[in-house]
Amino acid sequence: MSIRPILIHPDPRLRKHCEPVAALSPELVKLAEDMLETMYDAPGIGLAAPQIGVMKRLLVMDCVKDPEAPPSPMVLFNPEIVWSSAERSSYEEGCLSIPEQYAEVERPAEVKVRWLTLDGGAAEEHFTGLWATCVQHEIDHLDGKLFIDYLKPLRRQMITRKMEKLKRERARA
Ligand code: K2U
Ligand code: ZN
Repeated sequence: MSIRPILIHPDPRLRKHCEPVAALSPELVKLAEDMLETMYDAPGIGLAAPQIGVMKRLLVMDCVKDPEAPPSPMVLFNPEIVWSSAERSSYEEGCLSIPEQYAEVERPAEVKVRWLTLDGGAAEEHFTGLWATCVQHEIDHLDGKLFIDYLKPLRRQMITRKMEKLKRERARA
């Protein structure tokens, strides 16, 4: 298992439409394990493959917030939203590829998602609450969409300029 570097916005790889996974392989299982380790280390409650530079439709998440509760890692290959509620909810979102920036984003409050599981089976789950927000945030990543795309242009530009500055400083360090 290894912790992989997380790409920081702006980066063209974060804007790509990712390819579906054709068939599971030991490499993809290792990738999922590395993504979970990278997510927990960040720490985060979700991570999409393009955030570590892999342009595949794969995401991991664990939205259990109670540190006392056992972790509940989820690995979703080729996730698809098959239903979303008319009801919407707002959440102060962040992103591991846009560090230290948070903004209110409104999304459908509940979604039904279908995906290919680690053992090659098909799964479908009805997500609500933070899990629903997170899985939509991660699926957006697979389509090259970031949470700042839901903000007004001026706010998005300000955040992008801050990230460009952060990347210049990290390059000098
Ligand atoms: O995709 C990512 O960058 C990880 C995201 C996942 C996420 C964003 C917004 C709302 C829910 C999930 C986060 O950076 S993980 C850190 C985090 C944790 C709790 C709430 C917001 C952000
Ligand atoms: Zn993100």
